[in-house]
Amino acid sequence: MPGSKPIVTYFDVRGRVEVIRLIFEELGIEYEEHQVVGDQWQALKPKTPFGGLPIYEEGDLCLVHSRAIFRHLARKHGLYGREEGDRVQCDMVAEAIDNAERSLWGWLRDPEPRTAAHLASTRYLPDFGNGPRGRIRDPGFVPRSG
Ligand SMILES: N[C@@H](CCC(=O)N[C@@H](CS)C(=O)NCC(=O)O)C(=O)O
Repeated sequence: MPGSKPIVTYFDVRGRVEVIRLIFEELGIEYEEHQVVGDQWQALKPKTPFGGLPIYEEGDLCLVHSRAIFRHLARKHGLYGREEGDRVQCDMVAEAIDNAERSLWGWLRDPEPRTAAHLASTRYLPDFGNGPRGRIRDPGFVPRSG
């Protein structure tokens, strides 16, 4: 039925929408993608709820802020665990991934790349390896009660 697939609107890069794509691909769920290119963004921006992309639409639901969207999809499709203890583990891992991502962005933008690269390799990436990776269980998920 036309219009029944969820719609993701984003730029033509991986960026903040890649996790949404991966969730749909992993679950085999069909979705539509609207890619915003070039000058289209200047026209669309003032019409968006918070001035940024991605936008996620599912029927009457229109969501923004990528991590709110990730969590909605995780709850809806049983990826978040059923128990609060599991959900908070997922949240901690998600925040740690966000920290690691930010450090990598800092690295790319830092005028002194050697300092940023040093921080990334000595602090953020080891933290990521010691923390979140240790919480991933067989068969590759954080929650026990998925
Ligand atoms: N907290 C928002 C941030 C949204 C955001 O800043 N998106 C960027 C792309 S990654 C954007 O739309 N930039 C264009 C602009 O702000 O004009 C989220 O996680 O989705």
